[in-house]
Amino acid sequence: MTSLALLGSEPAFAEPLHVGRPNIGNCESLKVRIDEMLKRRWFTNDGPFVQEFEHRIAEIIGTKHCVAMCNATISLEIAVRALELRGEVIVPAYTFIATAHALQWQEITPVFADMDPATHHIAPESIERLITPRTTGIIGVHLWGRPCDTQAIEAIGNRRGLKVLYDAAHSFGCSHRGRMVGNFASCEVFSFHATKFVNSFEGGAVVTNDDALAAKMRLMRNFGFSGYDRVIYPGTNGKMPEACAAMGLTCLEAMESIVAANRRNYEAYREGLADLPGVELKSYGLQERRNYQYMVVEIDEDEAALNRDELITVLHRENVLARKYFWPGCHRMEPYRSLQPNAYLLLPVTERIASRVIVLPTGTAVTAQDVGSICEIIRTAFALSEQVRHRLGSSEPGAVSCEYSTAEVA
Ligand code: T4K
Repeated sequence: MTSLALLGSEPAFAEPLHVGRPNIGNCESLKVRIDEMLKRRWFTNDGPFVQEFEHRIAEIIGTKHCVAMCNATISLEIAVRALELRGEVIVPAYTFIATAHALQWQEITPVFADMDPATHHIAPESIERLITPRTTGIIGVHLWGRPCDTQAIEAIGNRRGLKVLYDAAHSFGCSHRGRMVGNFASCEVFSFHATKFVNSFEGGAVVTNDDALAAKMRLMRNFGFSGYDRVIYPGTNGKMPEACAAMGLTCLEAMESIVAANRRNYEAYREGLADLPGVELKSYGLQERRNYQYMVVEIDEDEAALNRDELITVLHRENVLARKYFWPGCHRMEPYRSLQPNAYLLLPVTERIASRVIVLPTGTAVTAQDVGSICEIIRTAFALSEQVRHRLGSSEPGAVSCEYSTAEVA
């Protein structure tokens, strides 16, 4: 590769290459299930596919209960409510906005903790500093499919009388200290959104080993109905439709091959980005089970030839729609930005890392050859960094003219 689309060449990819292209599994199996569902005329309300999906999830991770829902955001809201959290709950600032919104939506204040720069996870020492008499809980997030420091978080929870749950939206199929994610704290929440390695179009689930909590959440996801004409609890509509469970079951059958494709791409990125100054592909390690669904790269602007935003612009021009998850951090998004304007002062690591991260495409729609081309684009961009900067209208390292620059949130 000798030039770049930004500098006038044809884009490397004729069609956009997305980060979250859905994995599908066996289309024929899905069609058979959808036919079955249509013949049965049972589309939602705890149907047979939903029950089978719940059974399979619980079996794979070894929990007593899996309560499937329409998405992970509603699952988080229901879990938070079932645990009777209120007042303030500590969450990482560096996560998808749904973690914070699930609290704010029910008038609980998310209090933002800083991160550990090595893992991108909530930093336990940051949690300690934020506890007040109004604090009732902690939500840890197993970001990128790598579990957070459950031992330290749960020790704080036990010591300070706080309930702990995990947003495990990224971590289905992963293990931690030899146990599958899903078995930690009071409960854990998975996402089966279209962009997740196992998807049910839209979907989520709360898993737990607590019988009473599971029973309460089953009521809550179905308006509080305990039988025909009998409502015994306040509830909402959090049900997973049968078509979604059909897709979830189909994807589960393909789970191992999806993980293998993700792992192959991860190895290809490792090879393709090796030894590039200022570029770190976050490692997954080999000791535990991982789903390898997020290819997370940190660009150190002091060492790399281009900064994160410059590189994103180059990639987008090549039709590689890399993402800046989870920039700029929840605390910099509304309503938190207005409600907690000084939150950033306690979040120096989040502020620094959020402006460095790029998430690159993977999944079954991305081949190892695609990954090779993406790495080649990055290498070429670094080699031609002066021309790239000139084209972007910035000669100073750190200056950017890309679509979403950090200036927007300053
Ligand atoms: N907690 C955490 C830590 C999470 O990351 C999430 C969700 C949640 C909680 C809440 O889970 P859910 O309530 O969604 O179950 C996407 C997903 O919508 C979201 O589920 C996910 N995390 C987040 C990390 O990514 P966006 O706003 O980036 O989505 P969007 O529409 O830009 O799609 C992402 C990429 O995927 C695009 O490049 C296009 C591609 N795509 C997407 C869809 C939906 C496809 O190719 N096909 C598709 O059908 O949030």
